[in-house]
Amino acid sequence: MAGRRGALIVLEGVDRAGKSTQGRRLVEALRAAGHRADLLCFPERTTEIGRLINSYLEKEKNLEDHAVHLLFSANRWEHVPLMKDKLHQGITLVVDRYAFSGVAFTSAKQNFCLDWCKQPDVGLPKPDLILFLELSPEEAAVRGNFGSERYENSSFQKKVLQSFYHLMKDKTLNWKTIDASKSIEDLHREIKSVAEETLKDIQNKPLGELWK
Ligand code: DGP
Ligand code: NA
Ligand code: NA
Repeated sequence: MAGRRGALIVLEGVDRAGKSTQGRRLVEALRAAGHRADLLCFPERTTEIGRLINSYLEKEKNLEDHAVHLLFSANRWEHVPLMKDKLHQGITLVVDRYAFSGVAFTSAKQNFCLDWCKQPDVGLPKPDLILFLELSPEEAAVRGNFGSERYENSSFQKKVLQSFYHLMKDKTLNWKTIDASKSIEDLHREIKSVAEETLKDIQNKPLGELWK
């Protein structure tokens, strides 16, 4: 019997929705249930491209907006061979941010259309599930002040949220919106159950290509 592939599960949402915590918790829970699972975070800041992105986010370096968009995309593409290897070995990947953050953050800037922003990521491994952790700007504000990284301000984050809503209209993708205002524990339980459904659903389904 051919081995079953892993699922590609993406976590998206505005800053402070709890993606990183939930990503770690989901991987732990899947492993505890006997699945093989790994966490991957984008931007992945340890590669050469990732270090460049990190210095941009920390405002040590200024980069032209189109150029930085392509760098974020390149940072995802440089991990595709590893992602495909793992998925085909049966390892489920939980990914903290993906091409949707790429499009949402750049298209929130002046003079960028959604379509241009999507192009560099066309053909990436297509997620089997995209969990959108939904949190209003007001609820996000209650969780404390923004940090000092680039993009960490409320007017920009509101634009990012609008871009996410546009992307979520795409019915060729398996978006699932989750109310991120609930407790860490309740959120975790809901995410785990949706993820386990997805693991069952993808049996025999080939990995797709994003936006193709
Ligand atoms: P994080 O490490 O998840 O906090 O992400 C760092 C910041 O980078 C966060 O403000 C979101 C933003 N970001 C993530 N992915 C992309 C992308 O592909 N393009 C752009 N422009 N920004 C991104
Ligand atoms: Na951040
Ligand atoms: Na994160």
